[in-house]
Amino acid sequence: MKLLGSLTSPFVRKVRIVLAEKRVDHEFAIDSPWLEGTQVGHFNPLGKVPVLVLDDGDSLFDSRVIVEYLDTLTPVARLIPELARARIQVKRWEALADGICDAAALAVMEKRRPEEKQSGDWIERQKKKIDHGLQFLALELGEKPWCVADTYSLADIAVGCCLGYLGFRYPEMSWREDYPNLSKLDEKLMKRTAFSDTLPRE
Ligand SMILES: N[C@@H](CCC(=O)N[C@@H](CS)C(=O)NCC(=O)O)C(=O)O
Repeated sequence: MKLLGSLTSPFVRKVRIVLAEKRVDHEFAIDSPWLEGTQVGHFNPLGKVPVLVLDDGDSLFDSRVIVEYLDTLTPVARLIPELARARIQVKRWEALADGICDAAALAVMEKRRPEEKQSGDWIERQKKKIDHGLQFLALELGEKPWCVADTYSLADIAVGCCLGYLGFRYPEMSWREDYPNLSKLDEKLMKRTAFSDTLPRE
């Protein structure tokens, strides 16, 4: 199988970390939908990364569908619990972390438009989602060692990718000081090779 994606996307990083944790053999093709000559549109009509192209040519998107598929491939390192309650909790953490990334990416894109076309209101709206989302993450995590059921799971991976993306795109943000429990989780995750090998970069 082949993963198409950029080195900056938090959604691509989430899939790369799952591939590494589950030790799934794959090829990683660097591609960005923003670049001329991109192949992404051939495999995903939405023109977004990540896309996972399977050996039979079928393609999977988006990141939540891909990671769910990958987790079923092998029992090695189960990342999504089987029991309904814990499973849906993990998916909720993922939805929240991904939602913060969506807002963060939208604000980045808006700031890249010519200054006279940018909407300050739109950027502020996205920043509120980031702030409220972080507040919620920190409250839900509390003093727990991991997000769900005291076990490392996809929830931690999604949150780690979200924090990594904020650190990359918004280095001025003070979430580390404001939420020491998120900072501690981030530091713990960064000790894993799957995380340190996939830090976002241009
Ligand atoms: N919900 C999607 C989001 C994917 C996404 O927004 N990817 C961005 C890169 S971070 C992208 O490809 N954007 C291109 C575009 O919007 O045209 C997922 O989880 O895969």
